[in-house]
This record gives sequence, C-alpha cells and structure tokens, in this order.
Amino acid sequence: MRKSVQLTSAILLLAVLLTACRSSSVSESSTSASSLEKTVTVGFSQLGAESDWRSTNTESMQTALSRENGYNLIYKNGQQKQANQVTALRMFIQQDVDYIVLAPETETGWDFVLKEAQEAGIPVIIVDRRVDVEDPSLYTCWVGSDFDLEGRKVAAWIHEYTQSKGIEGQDIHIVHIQGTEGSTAQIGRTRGLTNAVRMYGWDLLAQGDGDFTEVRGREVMASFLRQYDNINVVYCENDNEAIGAIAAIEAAGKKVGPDIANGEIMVVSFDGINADAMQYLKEGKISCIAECNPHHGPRVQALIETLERGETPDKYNYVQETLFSSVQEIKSVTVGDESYEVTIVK
Ligand code: GZL
Repeated sequence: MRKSVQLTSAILLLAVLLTACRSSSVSESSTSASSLEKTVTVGFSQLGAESDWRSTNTESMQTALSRENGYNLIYKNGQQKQANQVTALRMFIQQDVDYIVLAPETETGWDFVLKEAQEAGIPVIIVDRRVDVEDPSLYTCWVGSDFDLEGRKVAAWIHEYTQSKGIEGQDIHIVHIQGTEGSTAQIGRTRGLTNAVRMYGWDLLAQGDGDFTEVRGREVMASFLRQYDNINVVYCENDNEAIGAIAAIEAAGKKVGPDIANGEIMVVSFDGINADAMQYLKEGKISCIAECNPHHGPRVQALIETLERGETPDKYNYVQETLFSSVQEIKSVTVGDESYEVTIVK
C-alpha cells in the first residue's frame, strides 16, 4: 500500500511541476510573442569595423536583434567598401529577409539597390550616416546623430575657451583631420569647423582625410607637423584619429593640452567611446569630445516592432548627445540661440 501511495504522490508532484514549467514556458513564449508575432529576419549591412564607435554600434545591433528577442539577424561587414554593402543588400533581397538595416559608408550611390529592395517589398532602415537618394521613399526611416550640431558644438567650445583666455581668432592655427570623405559624419563635422573658421577668422592651415582610423590620424598629423611649426589646434573627426594624432605630436616632442597660450597643442574630437580617448580627456590631453551615440540597436528594434504592428514610425529619429570636457571653466556652449551643457569629466 505505502509504495503505491508514494508512487501516486510522485506522479502527482511530477504533474504539478510539468504544468508549472509548461505555464512558465507558455508565459515566456507569450511574453516574446507580445513584442513579435513571428521570428523577424533582418539583413544588417554594417559599413566596417574601422573604429571603436563602429564596433560598439555593431554590438548594440546584435544585442537588440537577438534570437531571444525574436530576431534572426544576418550580419555582413562591408570592410568600408560600398561595393561590398551593395552585394550584401542584393543577397538579403535574394534571401527575402523581412527588413534590411543599412549603415552606409558614404551618402551617394544607393538609388539602384534601394529601388531593388523597394520592388522586392523589403523595408529599409538606415542607421548612423545618411543616404542621399533622389526618392526618399526608398527607405522607411533613419536613426542617428545630428552631425552638423556635433561640429558646431565643438567649434563653439573652441571659440568660447579661446575667448576666455583672450586669444584672438587670427592667432588660432588649426589643422583638420577629416573622417571618411563623403560620409555624413565627415560632412557635418567639417561644416561645423569651416563655418566657425569663416565666422571667427581662424587660420585653417590644412585638411587631410584620416578615414576615422588611428593609423591614418597619425600619418596625417605627422605630415602636418613636417609642414607647419605654428599649429596650436587639431580638430579630429573621431577619437581614433585623435589618438593617432597625439602619438605623432608627442613623437615630435610637442605637448598636447588646452593651454595654447603657453605652447600646448589643443586636440578636440568626436565619439566619446574609446576608453583611451576618455582617459586622455580626463588627463587634459584631449580638451573636448562631442559625444556620438552608437547605441542604435534598441531604437532599430523599436522601429521594427512599430512597423510589425502596422504603425508608421517617424522618418528621422535623432539620438541625444552631450559635449565632454575636463576643462572646468566652460560649463556650456551656445549654438545659434540654443545653449548646450558641457559634461565635465574629472
Ligand atoms: C558617426 C560614425 C562615425 C564615427 C566614427 O556616427 O559614422 O564613423 O564618428 C566611425 O568613429 O568610424
């Protein structure tokens, strides 16, 4: 008798546990189903892996568009060549993915392949840099930064800092290490500087393409140092270039820092992702960094889920960004009639 009671109890206990598991797995699947009715296949064409910003951006997309979140992500690295990205998009079209996410290397040259995606009925989401196409309906929406504002903020910081030190515009001798030519980040950040040069009468000595990499940043800066002996500001369009430029400056026996009145060379930059650059900021080797937010994954996930619900997302979705500096005196900068707080990094 006892054995049969024990056996019955064990079977009952097992039944209860199985029901509990099934209901929790049902609740888990119903939870994941509440955000997506089905697994969504996304073809993601990333432009490359040229910088810390880019790697962080890729990680953000892979974390958000994960299997656990209901996605099947097909990732292709374009190795900074538009032709590779066009090939990837055509492959995604062949595979009839549900969505294409494109982080474009440069702005132009996308009309034909985006037309093919549109004709295949595949929505395209652009992330980070922009595409310059005849027909904006070729892409559903975009998420990224206001690169013009980033450039204007950094230029305003240089102006307000040098003014506070009584340094005249014509005594500011700038070299400009640009990002990948024709990319939206390069276009916007360059415009921020060139407008300020005109407005404040700065002396722009030279510009060179650093392609957003540390190696090119060092090469371009070394070349500038061989040509000019009066450089006192270096405007780098990302942190990897700034790290390379600082290596070249220090190798030439010069000192980086904001104190240009006493012979230091001021370095300013963009991104705020690279740990070494943020350490340089704390040490004053980099004077100011405009944050460029790479965490687009959750935003793309939200855009896709909006579309999956049959709703229409905003066409252009900007991420919020700050300005970093370790120079205590400048607490905010004015751009147009807006004031932007500076995040002081100690
Ligand atoms: C900006 C992005 C730029 C970063 C660089 O959104 O396109 O490309 O500033 C990256 O670091 O290489």
